[in-house]
Amino acid sequence: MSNRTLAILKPDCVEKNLIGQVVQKINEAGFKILAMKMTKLTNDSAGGFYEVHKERPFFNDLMAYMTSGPCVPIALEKENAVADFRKLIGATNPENAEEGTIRKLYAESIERNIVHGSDSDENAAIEISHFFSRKELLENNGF
Ligand code: IDP
Ligand code: MG
Repeated sequence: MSNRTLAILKPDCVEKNLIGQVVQKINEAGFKILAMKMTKLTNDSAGGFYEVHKERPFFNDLMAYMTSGPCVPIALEKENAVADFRKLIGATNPENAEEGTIRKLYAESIERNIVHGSDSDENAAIEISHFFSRKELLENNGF
């Protein structure tokens, strides 16, 4: 079991000035921030990140949304990070998300759902390396 996951505070989170509230929730849930940056995704970068969804009907909309403004990728550490973070953010569709989850609290729709969380240890490693170099993780955290 890995102890890392990748979060992205998506463009709607940044646009709505919710970075602070969401980071507070993440910290309160016991996650350590290993690395964090603000960046605007290009079509190539967003397309690579969401490669698995490229045949889905919502893919073009998802690309437009994810490149619409800056987002904030965050590499996180905690025991059982992937599953615990998915629990903290709630279901993809905020209507189905549990009370108290980040998506239930802040998301407006199944697309504009505030935050990304990796869905497996394998993808967490791939997704963290999409945004952060080994050197950055090392310099920030000494390993
Ligand atoms: P996840 O973010 O909960 O893992 P995924 O199924 O991996 O959900 O979908 C990736 C992202 O694509 C979602 O977070 C959401 O922004 C968007 N998305 C997923 N399903 C739909 C849909 O049915 N319509 C519009 N956008 C969607
Ligand atoms: Mg997913």
